[in-house]
Amino acid sequence: MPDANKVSLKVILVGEGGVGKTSLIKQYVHAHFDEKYIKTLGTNVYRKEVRVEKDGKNYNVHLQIWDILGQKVFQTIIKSAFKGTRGVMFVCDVTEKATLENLDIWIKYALDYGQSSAFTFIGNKSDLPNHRFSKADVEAYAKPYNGTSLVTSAKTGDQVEQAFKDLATSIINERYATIPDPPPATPVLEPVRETIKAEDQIITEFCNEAGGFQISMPIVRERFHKLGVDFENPSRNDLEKVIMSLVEYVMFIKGENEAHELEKRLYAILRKYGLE
Ligand code: G3D
Ligand code: MG
Repeated sequence: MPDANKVSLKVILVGEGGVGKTSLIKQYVHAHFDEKYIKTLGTNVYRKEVRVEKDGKNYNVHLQIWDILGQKVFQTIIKSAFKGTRGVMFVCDVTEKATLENLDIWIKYALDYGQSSAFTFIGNKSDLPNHRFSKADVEAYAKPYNGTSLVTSAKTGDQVEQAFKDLATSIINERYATIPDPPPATPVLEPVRETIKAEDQIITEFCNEAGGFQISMPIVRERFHKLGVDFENPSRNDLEKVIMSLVEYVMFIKGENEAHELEKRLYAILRKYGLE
């Protein structure tokens, strides 16, 4: 732990789509954001200060909170998003048993792609009736990873602040030192269509060219929206429209040569997946 009392830490929320990741962040950060665009595409980053005490000393922790898309198929985005992550919040929904079991794949990603991280496990939607598993089940899940666990409600705000605070505290206390090997089981993933794989790489390639994910994902969202392309189910022609639109953008910000080079690379991705 450095002596400086100010620490900046990147954390990330992961888990099945619909468990309440974005809602938890909203509740915690009190942020307003534009959800007109396709909900789960890419990543959003938020900031919040939290005070953590260790050995009688107060730390001002500057949390950089990453909200990742719910899609398991976007490997390249997931991989980049985990880079430099010091804390992972695994979120499931207490009214859906499968959302707990499916955390296995996210644990695997976190261990494969993340640096050593502190883990916290959250059973969200506690305000709803018909819980399918309990706080003890979440706790049991967290145990092998030295993870903390809590049951929260992003709707009422119950335990939300505590969840983020626990994560920050775990990081500061370096509880992540003894994380075991990844779980052997590979949970079921939907078969990934070639168009989705190509789309994933096209977006990644564009973001790399246009200044990184943080800057470029809003542009990607806007373009998909404008073109009316369903990002979860693009056709081959949709991808071509997307390519033209992204190339046009790079032409505008970087010039003709860069745009032309990008265009070649993006068409090579289509070819690679037999979509030409
Ligand atoms: P995600 O980011 O994990 O995909 P979201 O999940 O935050 O988008 O939440 C998915 C839906 O669950 C949203 O409903 C949201 O309002 C609801 N939700 C999230 N957290 C809670 C909670 O603690 N309690 C209850 N009752 N609902 C919650 P909609 O209908 O907007 O899709
Ligand atoms: Mg979300």
